[in-house]
Amino acid sequence: MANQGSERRASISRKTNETDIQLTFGVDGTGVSELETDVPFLNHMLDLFTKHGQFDLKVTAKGDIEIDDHHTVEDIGICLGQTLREALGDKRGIKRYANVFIPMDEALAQVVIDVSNRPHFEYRAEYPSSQVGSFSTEMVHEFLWKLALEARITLHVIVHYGQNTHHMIEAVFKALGRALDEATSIDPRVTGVPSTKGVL
Ligand SMILES: [Mn+2]
Repeated sequence: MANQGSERRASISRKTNETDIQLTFGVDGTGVSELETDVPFLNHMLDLFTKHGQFDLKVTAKGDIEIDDHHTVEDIGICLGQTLREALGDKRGIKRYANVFIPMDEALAQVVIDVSNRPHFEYRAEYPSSQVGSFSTEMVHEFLWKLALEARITLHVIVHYGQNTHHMIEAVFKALGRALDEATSIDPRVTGVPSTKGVL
């Protein structure tokens, strides 16, 4: 893993018996993603996340999807979390908190973030369907939980309502992008790190 200079950007190469992943994440990007994974629905969600967060994201992932997409989705969450943490460095000048609601037609999702250096994940979501295409909706929990854990952020995700599972998950990933963008944005009034402890 390498934080690339003064830019808030980091890369990781992670290989296990289950997956082989190269991922680069930039906090201050242009909203453009390059995604090569064998999980099309996750590609769709990461594309939205990147666009709405104005990040840069490049992912190349090979995984044991002959079993199922579990390891690939989980491990991309791990890699994204680790690069996010690395890219933010000492978190100097960031807003730290964000609370974002995003509608997607009939669905409403809320994502609340504290870039706290304390991993915590709360998730309230009940989907009408357990699958979107070949994607298991239970993997949304796995992905977000590993992201929060490895990024060491406090992440609360609430899907208030909705009828279409695709819409509901899409609203979550858009809200995640917007909330993470706001929480990591630099507030010029903040000197040092935004914590009375003096460190995050
Ligand atoms: Mn869609």
